[in-house]
Amino acid sequence: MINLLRSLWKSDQPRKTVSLQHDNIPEHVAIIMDGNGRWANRRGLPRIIGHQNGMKAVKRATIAADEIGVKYLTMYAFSTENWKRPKDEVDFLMRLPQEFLAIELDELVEKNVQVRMMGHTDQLPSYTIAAMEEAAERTKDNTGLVLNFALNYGSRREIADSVKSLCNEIQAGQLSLDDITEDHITSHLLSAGIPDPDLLIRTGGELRLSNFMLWQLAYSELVFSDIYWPEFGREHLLEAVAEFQQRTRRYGGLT
Ligand code: V0D
Repeated sequence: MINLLRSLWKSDQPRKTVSLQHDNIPEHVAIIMDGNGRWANRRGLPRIIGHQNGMKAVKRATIAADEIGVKYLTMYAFSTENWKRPKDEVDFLMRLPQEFLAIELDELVEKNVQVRMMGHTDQLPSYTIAAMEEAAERTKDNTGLVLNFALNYGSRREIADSVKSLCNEIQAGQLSLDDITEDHITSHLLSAGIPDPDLLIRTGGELRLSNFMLWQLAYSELVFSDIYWPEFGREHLLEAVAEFQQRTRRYGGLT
């Protein structure tokens, strides 16, 4: 059965129907969207065309996640390490939230999706923040899928900042050392209010976490795919969830 799923997961295999158990859908799916640049290179296209097509895959993943009843979808759109890329590419990437929302926001509102963002906003251009804030504001009362973009996000910095604010509370006499628990650290992370991911998907063939949600992924199922992100579609999300269900199937209610 595992072999069958593995073969389905490859891009050159014919599409097949995937059946899912509706009582075991992951509540929170997180995705590392890797392989945009390599997808473009392979076609002799500039990297930005890969990012452009990656944006279409974001839409497909969002629709599919919403359809099967995922409650939170977190997408790793830009890491704190991505600033090292050529300036032209970074400039292009920073325009994508604006572009994505100009095309998709009306439909997201209509679909009852709530847009959020998670990251260190300090270094981002004002037009990037403005686009995200408008999306968050327009969708804040929506009760459907939470679409959470990790933008200028880095997990070690997130944890360090959380510890720093706890130390501040201690220094101010609001907290004693004995009060520091796992929950305290969790509640000061950028993901505060969002449950830990049940499933992490990474596309693009690398088998790493790359400083993404290190604390939150402690118990998550990890699914890796060789598919380049611009090729990711509905069927790939369903296959990843099927793999998740294989691993977490509860035999006779045990565990
Ligand atoms: C490039 C593949 C959507 C990953 C997808 C600034 C890298 C396409 C957004 C987006 C990016 C972000 C916030 C928002 C709405 C959309 C996005 C970036 C890169 C980095 F509110 N795609 N996307 N943001 N890529």
